[in-house]
Amino acid sequence: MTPKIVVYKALPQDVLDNLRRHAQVVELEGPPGHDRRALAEALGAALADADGAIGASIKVTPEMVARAPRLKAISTISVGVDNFDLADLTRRGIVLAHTPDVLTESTADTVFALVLSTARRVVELAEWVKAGQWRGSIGPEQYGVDVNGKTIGIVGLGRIGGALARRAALGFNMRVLYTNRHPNEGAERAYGAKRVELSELLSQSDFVCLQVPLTPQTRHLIGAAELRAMKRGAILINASRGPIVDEGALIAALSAGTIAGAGLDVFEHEPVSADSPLLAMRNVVALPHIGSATHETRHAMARCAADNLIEALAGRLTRNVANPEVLAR
Ligand code: 8YV
Repeated sequence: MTPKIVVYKALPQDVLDNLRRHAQVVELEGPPGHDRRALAEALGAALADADGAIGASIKVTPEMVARAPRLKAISTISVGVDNFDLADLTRRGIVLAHTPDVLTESTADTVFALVLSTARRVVELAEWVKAGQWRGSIGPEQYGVDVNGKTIGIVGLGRIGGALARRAALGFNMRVLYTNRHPNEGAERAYGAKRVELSELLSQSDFVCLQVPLTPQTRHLIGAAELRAMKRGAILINASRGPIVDEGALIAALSAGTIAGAGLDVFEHEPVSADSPLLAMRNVVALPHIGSATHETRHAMARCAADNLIEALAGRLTRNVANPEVLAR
């Protein structure tokens, strides 16, 4: 029987056409800027008789899944799987597929863009020029700090952390420190990366880049004490997930001059509120979660996720599975 799948994010036409060759497709996506709560409700209802689902950016709760007796696979168009209760899906034998690898390089580019733009005050000074403030030679008030030759501390040296280490070491002659559950011997060999304790990384790095997934263990990994452990001239870069940082503590640290600046692609609540104190700080570069957002990468992610779903529903998916325990059954 042809499986029924729910699509809860707009997909490129070729990807949608491919899905339609393998399944009966129900599309839920509204126009951009849609109401996420309404979409989540529509998804919950549509899952009731679905075999599979593909999309992103909506929390899929155990309650929604409990009302979906036929559900065999969900394919998220993201590498992060924090919108799901992995243990619950595993218990129910539902495969969760995701899209690692295809977004590694564009996301590492975003992280490095934040490193450069915070260090050299690119956004602040570009706005200054546009505001007609450039009236003579620039002076120390407009100077930034060097990136070349500095120390970068990468918290979580997985795929994206590794691509970041490559940019830092080979492109910018930086010393690379990292924390990770396991040693990353490839990065140690290729980029001279050194595995240290978080406290050492924080106290030695000029740029602290957070590259860990969001789990109960990493929520608020960076709070007031960790920010205090950083150098006064250091810059915090977060393009992973907002809740890795205690945002209240970050606001306090930036206000007090405990650290020099922050480059943020993610926030505890997204979209970040227009009246967040972070947005009024000249030493904060804030981006709207653009980590993987290039035409090429978003297309590759959609294609990868669709292929994952088709394979999972056919019982053939062996890679890109976030809960591989399900396959062992
Ligand atoms: C996307 C991401 O913003 O892959 C991830 O985990 O955070 C991003 O690539 C998001 O999932 C929307 O597709």
